[in-house]
Amino acid sequence: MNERVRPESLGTTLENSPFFMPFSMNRAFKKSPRLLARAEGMYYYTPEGRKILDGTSGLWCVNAGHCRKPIVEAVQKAVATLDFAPPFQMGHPAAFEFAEKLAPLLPRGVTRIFFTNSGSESVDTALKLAIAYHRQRGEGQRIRLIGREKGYHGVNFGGTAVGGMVGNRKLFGALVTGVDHMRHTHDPAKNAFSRGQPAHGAELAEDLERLCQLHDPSTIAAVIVEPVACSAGVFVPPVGYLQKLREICDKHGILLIFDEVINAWGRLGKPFASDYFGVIPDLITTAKGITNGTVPMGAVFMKENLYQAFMTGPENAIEMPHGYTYSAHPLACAAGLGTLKVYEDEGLLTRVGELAKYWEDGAHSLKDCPNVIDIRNLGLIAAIELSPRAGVVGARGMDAHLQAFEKGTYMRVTADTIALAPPLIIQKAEIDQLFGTVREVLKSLA
Ligand code: PXG
Ligand code: PLP
Repeated sequence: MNERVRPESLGTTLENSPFFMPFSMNRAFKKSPRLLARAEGMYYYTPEGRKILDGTSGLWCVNAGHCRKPIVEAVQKAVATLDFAPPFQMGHPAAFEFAEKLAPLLPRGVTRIFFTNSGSESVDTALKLAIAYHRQRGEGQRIRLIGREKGYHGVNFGGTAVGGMVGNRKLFGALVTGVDHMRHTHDPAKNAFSRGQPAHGAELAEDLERLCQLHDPSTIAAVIVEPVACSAGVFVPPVGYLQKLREICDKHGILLIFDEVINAWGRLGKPFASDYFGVIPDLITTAKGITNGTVPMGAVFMKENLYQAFMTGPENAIEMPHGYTYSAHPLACAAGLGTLKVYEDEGLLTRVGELAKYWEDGAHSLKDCPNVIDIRNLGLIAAIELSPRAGVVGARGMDAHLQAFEKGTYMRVTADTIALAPPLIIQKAEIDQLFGTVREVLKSLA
């Protein structure tokens, strides 16, 4: 008989835990776990009660800070009222209410909203919508998708295929066919230690024109980019670059998708990066801050013409054969409504405008620290890139992460780049504290 035994180890050690942790060093972590038990405002608390400053908003998602009362209460009320409602051929009021409240925040001309449960689902949804849109309009030959080197668009097949982080792609076979990539915009020789947008590199948008000439533009459905590429190490678009991408897409009838999973929700001092850069894409993908990270949710925002392209057949036909069991989940909608209320009541979607200069000065004050080879920033985002130790890319970065945690600060690292993006409620004293800890860590790192 199969005995169902709770692993003896649970509670004392995690070494044999069945939990296959995502994007983690499973064995190293389970030997020496870093657990978070509770959170409030700018801080996490460990099970032992240590207070940890959250330097990266969880995973770039807790923009309003942790365990905010209006959000918690909205979710508590929702779960006790309507646990689930089927989203296909049925509805519930909070889904329509949330869409109604979101719509006025969207960039000009962007009017319609498709709900998902994550950034990855948003990206795959947007790519499918783009291909389907062209087909609806009689351009079924537009099937190619263009991403960019160093891009991160989540982990589903479409997003992995258009993504440009080699380590995230190489294990997974041929992915999706018909995908190509533009060059990335990272040029440290010209742009190292730029404050805000780098001056050099707008011409790199011409790489899209090259791909148009290679494949013929009439075969390309969409181009997807993160306005500020965050996951791969924070790459801020050069001045004029996004405008040029928009022009080339317009010239060739190609849809432009901004992946704003991280960039949106006030991170740059505006509701969307599109607002910040003054470039309006055809589709925006988002997630994370849409519910302040409390309940999983994502969304695709699209221009009116995209929606209308699908509203053409008989009214008793399903216009979009796509959706998730949990699209517009009642708890997610409640969390989203609570989140919007906090954002609005506290002016969080524009607060970063006031903080950005102070933040930038703090980040660039680390220039003299050992091993720092570049610092990049925009809005309330900063990256401090360290030179790798000889032959071991990522080791110095991981040590920085571990030491910072010992010193009471949580921060993400990607390879040897520290990525900071705290909750938008951060105070100046906490900005000082954060960069102060990073300085101490960098000084003590070999
Ligand atoms: N697009 C972008 C631009 C993202 O940043 C996704 C899609 C996928 O979202 P989901 O919700 O499926 O994870 C993301 C997510 C990091 C880090 O530390 C970044 C993300 C996720 C996890 C870690 O840089 N971005
Ligand atoms: N796989 C199976 C067998 C399913 O029945 C479903 C949904 O009904 C899915 C996958 C997709 O799941 P979700 O809608 O949660 O993305």
